[in-house]
Amino acid sequence: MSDRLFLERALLPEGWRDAVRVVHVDGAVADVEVGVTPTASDERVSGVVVPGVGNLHSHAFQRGFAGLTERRGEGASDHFWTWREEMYRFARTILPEDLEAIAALAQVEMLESGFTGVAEFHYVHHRPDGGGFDDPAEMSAAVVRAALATGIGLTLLPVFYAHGGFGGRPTGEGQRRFVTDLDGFSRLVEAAAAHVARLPGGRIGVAPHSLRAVAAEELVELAARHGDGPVHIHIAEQTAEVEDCLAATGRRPVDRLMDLVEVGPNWCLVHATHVDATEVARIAAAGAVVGLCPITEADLGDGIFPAVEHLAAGGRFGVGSDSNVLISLPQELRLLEQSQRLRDRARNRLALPPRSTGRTMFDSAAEGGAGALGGGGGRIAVGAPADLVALDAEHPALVGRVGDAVLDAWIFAAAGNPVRDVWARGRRVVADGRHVARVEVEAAWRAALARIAKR
Ligand code: NGQ
Ligand code: ZN
Repeated sequence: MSDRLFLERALLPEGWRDAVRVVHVDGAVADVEVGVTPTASDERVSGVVVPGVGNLHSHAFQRGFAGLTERRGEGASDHFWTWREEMYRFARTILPEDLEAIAALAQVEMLESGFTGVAEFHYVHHRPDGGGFDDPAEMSAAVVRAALATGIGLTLLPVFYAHGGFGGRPTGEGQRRFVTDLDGFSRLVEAAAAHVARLPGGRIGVAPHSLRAVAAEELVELAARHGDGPVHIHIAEQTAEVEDCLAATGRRPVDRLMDLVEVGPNWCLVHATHVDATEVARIAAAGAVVGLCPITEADLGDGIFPAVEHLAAGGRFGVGSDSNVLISLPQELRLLEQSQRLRDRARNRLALPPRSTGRTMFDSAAEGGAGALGGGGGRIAVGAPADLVALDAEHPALVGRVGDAVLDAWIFAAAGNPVRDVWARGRRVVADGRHVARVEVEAAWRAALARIAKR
């Protein structure tokens, strides 16, 4: 199948260009021509077209309890670790068909906000009682079915989870659906890969959950067995984690990770909130992508990542929707910049002039997201997946804005959603601002929430 799109205005790797023809074949861009005259065989796309961005960190199932943890527990103070208990309780209620429905709605929302791919950091593997499904990748298969229905580019990251804390502490009741040994994990990865193979553009990687849940020797073995593709890990998100790591190993988390395994450009360090100057320099030198999840990090009270310093060191980053408490590409970027403004009492912290702040962050998120997903996207160029996001240039927030100001208006100044059309791997998945399967996906989501509420 071949398709020809005529884009009035588009963001190409070389900058903003007018009258661009994009030819895509089997989901990939086959040709890009600039300054062309549209012909009858071109589909005309008005507005401003930017590359789709990879959402580099999601736990899809958590969309299902969004908004239900905004009450402070009895007397005690409320924080990340109390939220986690509530999250575990919810995780125990989810069956495969529930996960499929919840993931599909999350993916629809991602696509409608400009994310065309997602790295799903997937760890709810077993039955609610901890016993195995006949197919060890039964829950992974549910995420794959959701991606088949929504068209999002899926990078599935089966998670290795073995311990309840540093020093090999045993896991608790709430974690029993997550736990495998190394051989069980390798079987799970193989089974999950077979499901992903059915998905156009699907990819597989692995995710050692965190230095808390994975012992040093396990991490080394995982990197040896599965270190060719994307490798993602949660790291240094909470100060308690830094303190525990220092107490157990004498090293800060990012230092500890990099002492143990060779971290390269295929690694995504999720959060990396609490890093010192040495760790910032090491991450940049390794070429690893930092996976920032500003909405979730704010929601969970994690802290503020030193993004200004990371950018100055030449570090790469992308953004992820993580807990999916609210799914929005522009809002992730806005909060990222605003967190730095609040910290520094200054403006335009993440700009690399002459690019504007919105443009600089967008370019980083597109490049870092593509790198973390392992897919070579994030750009409108020959060989890249045909992932395109058309913004409505007539939207009140965008009208009259030109060049980088379009991205700035979208990120900083639009209350509504100016995303009008989205193509993921050449498939039109959003038309006139709505996902083409939204009605069915919402119906399944409502049914799933009703089932879960009765458990
Ligand atoms: C997760 N989420 O795996 O869903 C984690 C919480 C943990 C975030 N870190 C569990 N945002 O880190 O132990
Ligand atoms: Zn996470």
